[in-house]
Amino acid sequence: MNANLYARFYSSFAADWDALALVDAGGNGLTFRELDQLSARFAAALRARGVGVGDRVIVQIEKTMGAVALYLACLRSGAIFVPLNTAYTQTEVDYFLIDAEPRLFVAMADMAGPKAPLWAEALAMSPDNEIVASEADDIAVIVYTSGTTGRSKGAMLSHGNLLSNAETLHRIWGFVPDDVLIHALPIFHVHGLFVALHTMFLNGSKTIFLPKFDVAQVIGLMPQATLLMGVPTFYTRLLAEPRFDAAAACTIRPFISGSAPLHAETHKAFEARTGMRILERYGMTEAGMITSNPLTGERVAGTVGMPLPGVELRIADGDGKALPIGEPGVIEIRGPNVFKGYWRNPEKTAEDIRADGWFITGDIATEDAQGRVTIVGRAKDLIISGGYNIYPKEIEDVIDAVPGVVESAVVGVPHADFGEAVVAIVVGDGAIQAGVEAAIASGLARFKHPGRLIFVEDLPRNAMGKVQKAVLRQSYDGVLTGK
Ligand code: MCA
Ligand code: AMP
Repeated sequence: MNANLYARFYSSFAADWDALALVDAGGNGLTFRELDQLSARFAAALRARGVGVGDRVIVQIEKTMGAVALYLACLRSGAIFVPLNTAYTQTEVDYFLIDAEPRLFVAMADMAGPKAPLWAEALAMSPDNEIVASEADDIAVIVYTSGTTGRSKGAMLSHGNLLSNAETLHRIWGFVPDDVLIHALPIFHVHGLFVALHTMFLNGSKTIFLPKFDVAQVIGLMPQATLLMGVPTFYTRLLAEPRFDAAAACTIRPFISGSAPLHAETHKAFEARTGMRILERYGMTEAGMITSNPLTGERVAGTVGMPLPGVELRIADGDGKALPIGEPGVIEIRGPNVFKGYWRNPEKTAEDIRADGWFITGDIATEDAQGRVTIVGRAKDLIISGGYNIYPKEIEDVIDAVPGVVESAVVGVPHADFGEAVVAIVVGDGAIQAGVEAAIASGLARFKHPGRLIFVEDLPRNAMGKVQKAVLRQSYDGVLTGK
């Protein structure tokens, strides 16, 4: 049997080729037949450009139906798809171009619309309908995830990793044939690309495919839909709209949240407003989805639910020894969803995946007697802003390189809309502010820019000389919320 993920999608699409696959807000779009044929044309265009099995294709493109077809084209032709955040600056992109050594880099202008170079080329091709024979362990995608060292690492996910996770989610979230998903997430990350699209492709039903999250538009489309997947910011923004109420929400059978902690208050406010409980799940680029609250059964605010079927999870000490129930420790997991390692980085792979297959997530949690997991912290120095991961070290490196800066510390502080946001504390006098701002503007994507730059004479340190980020987080806790 062909373990190529696209072969599995193809068999779902074949249940009804004329059903709508992706539609825009006006209801216009592509049937599964049209999506398949567009992907086959992109596959022909890739082949014409010399892209073969195992070649990397880096894409930094807007969210369009063509972009989805290009992704499927990579899958079916055995090429490795490497998505990049559209907000990345040239400096950031340069790193990925060197690291991934792609055969092809598809930039925004190549895929801006059907007349753009690559898209037009694909439309002029006859479809290449082959689905390359793949093994389950063959790499399908590399998704870059920032590192605590300040350098991004490419997580290699196989066809088998992606399929097992999609099938599990499809089953446990109880998809039904006519489910309609509102898709308002970006498609350069696991959440929008895999969790949302893969489950819908297995389901063979309609996705309302929106360029971005626009709260008014999403409320307007809700009566036509049965599913919404989002980051917590989606839900706080929905709750800020008085016209979002039980009647507006009533067709949706689960509202799903993930990528960042959903505050228990948001969970409760949502239930008070709509009578429904958000279904929170937890995942990671390296492993797709890991735990989920149940579809039927109690969804508990502030917890991320139980390990998915087939995923082993333990709360461990630093040596990988399981801790007693209720004691906080690092989440380690093992299962068919765990990635194949970091691209060209065996040292980091060996550091994070134990020899017996347990992957050390770096998230700190407790587990109760029922197996319900509650995330209580992170062992990694990470900020999650509106569902995007931001590594302080990367920002500190950019700031520290500015002449006149002695050192800096970047921390996450509460933010009403994004949950957490960035504040940079810089040792140096205010005269260097313009230089720091310029370095940030040219070196870092907008979503990583500090909401506030604070200049100080020195940083708080502990007896070992280590900067005390917890102290900084506390000192500047209210700077972005005005509290
Ligand atoms: C936009 N901006 C942000 C963010 N998004 N700043 C900090 N954090 C953000 N997340 C900035 C822009 O640069 C801009 O700045 C201003 O905010 C408004 O931008 P706009 O594009 O209008 O914002 P938006 O469209 O309202 O976007 C907010 C959003 C979006 C809807 C929360 O960020 C989003 O869709 N996030 C989802 C991310 C996601 O899919 N994560 C999943 C990763 P200025 O005005 O100054 O120019 S996968 C994952 O984490 C794992 C596997 C998992 O479990 O799912
Ligand atoms: P990424 O590197 O984008 O894959 O982000 C993965 C990280 O997001 C995880 O390691 C967690 O720290 C965080 N995360 C994802 N889902 C949740 C959730 N439901 N609650 C808390 N943190 C989450």
